Amino acid sequence: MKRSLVWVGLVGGLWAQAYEYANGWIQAGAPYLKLRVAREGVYRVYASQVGLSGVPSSSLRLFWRGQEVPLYVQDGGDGSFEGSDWFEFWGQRNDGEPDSVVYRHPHQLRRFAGLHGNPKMPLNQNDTSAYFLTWGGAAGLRYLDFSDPNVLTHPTQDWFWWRYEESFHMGGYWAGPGGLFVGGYEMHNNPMYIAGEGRGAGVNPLSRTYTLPSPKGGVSPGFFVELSHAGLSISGSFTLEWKVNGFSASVATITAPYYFRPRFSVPASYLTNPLTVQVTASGSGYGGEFLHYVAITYPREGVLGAGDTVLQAGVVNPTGGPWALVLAGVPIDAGDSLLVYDPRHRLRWKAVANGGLWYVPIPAIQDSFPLYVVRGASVRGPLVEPAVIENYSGAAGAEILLVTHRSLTASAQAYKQYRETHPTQSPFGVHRLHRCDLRRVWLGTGESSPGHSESGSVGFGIVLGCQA
Ligand SMILES: [Ca+2]
Repeated sequence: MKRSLVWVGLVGGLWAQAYEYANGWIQAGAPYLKLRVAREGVYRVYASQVGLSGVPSSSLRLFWRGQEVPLYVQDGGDGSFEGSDWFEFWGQRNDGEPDSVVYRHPHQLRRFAGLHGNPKMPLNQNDTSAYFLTWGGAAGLRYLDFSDPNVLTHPTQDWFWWRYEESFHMGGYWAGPGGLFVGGYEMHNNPMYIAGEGRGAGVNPLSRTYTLPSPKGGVSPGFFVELSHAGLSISGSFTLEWKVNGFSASVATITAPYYFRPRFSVPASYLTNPLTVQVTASGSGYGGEFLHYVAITYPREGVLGAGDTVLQAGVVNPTGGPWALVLAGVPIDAGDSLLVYDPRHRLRWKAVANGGLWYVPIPAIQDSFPLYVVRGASVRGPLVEPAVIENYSGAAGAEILLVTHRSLTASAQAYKQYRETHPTQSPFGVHRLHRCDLRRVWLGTGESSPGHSESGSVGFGIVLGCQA
């Protein structure tokens, strides 16, 4: 029973992400460089590449979406970063998860997880992530080396948890129930983001068949299927049934238009190739023909293909004893290496080649391990650019957000400077500001805002202390 609980937790939290939207991570006056990443993988950065020579290695820090990302640093052992010294990090392409804050539940009027139709792709279509490198201040997070000299004598496991995904984020854009479906992007000016709005494709009937990299049978009582889809019809009642290889996972009667992002647990006996995921409807026709993505999380045999140069593998150590994940199918004789990054425990190590197989030692920790497994030859270098970071709040967390047109940037900066040099001044006594919540953002000049006594003429809109 304990094992079962552990792997359920693993699958649920393996790819979970957390972000910080405040700007408390920005240090005033610190240097920053921007590292751009458009594909998932391990990235290596040399000191000479970023123009660093003689800075304390321990002070290198990397941030992504407001949170620090651990580095693996090789500085020659002298504590100083220069020349051919390097660091590595796990880089992630941009996706739409941060956009989920703009979606609000239609009844609860608050942010609600799972409303973004396609979190695989940002609303602005930019798949490039920005990582910010800084140095010269406090010590940063680090990956530590891990090794196990007895790896070849431990018990072995020849499978791992893996997620197969098909995302339809190149197909088109759906602006929500009663909204528009366009080929490129949202073309109207509605700032409301509605449940299910986002990128996807028309798939009618809604049925997809996949040939998965070989599933491993008999090791888990089940596997998981998640799909995001919507009904484009603007009326009609439908009884929908979700099926995975004929297994009826759920049935619901719903009035169109609708949006679903269910996650099903499916008995292991249905994990066979090919695997068909479908939604069928009885009654008055079928309106569920729009699909954002399908994700299948399942136990995969430890056999990699030529294309598996970068992958995320989940393993569980149920006992806390040492063991080895055994991988086949990866060429060894080319002098390549197999790097393993464990972000949860901040460990980095290399697999050991033996008898045509790779042995990945699993640390003797009773826990789940979301692992990044990367062929050494596929380690890349990010694009390095100067970074311009301005912390408009000057504090840990923005209490004032200035929303302004570019032509008013100088005015906004002047106001920012005023606030920072007059921290105890009440804004209500001095300025004519609009106080609002996020449902009533009002921008403009010389107009009145119903219900707000502070209404008056200002040069730029200010959203103050929003509590939405
Ligand atoms: Ca050095």
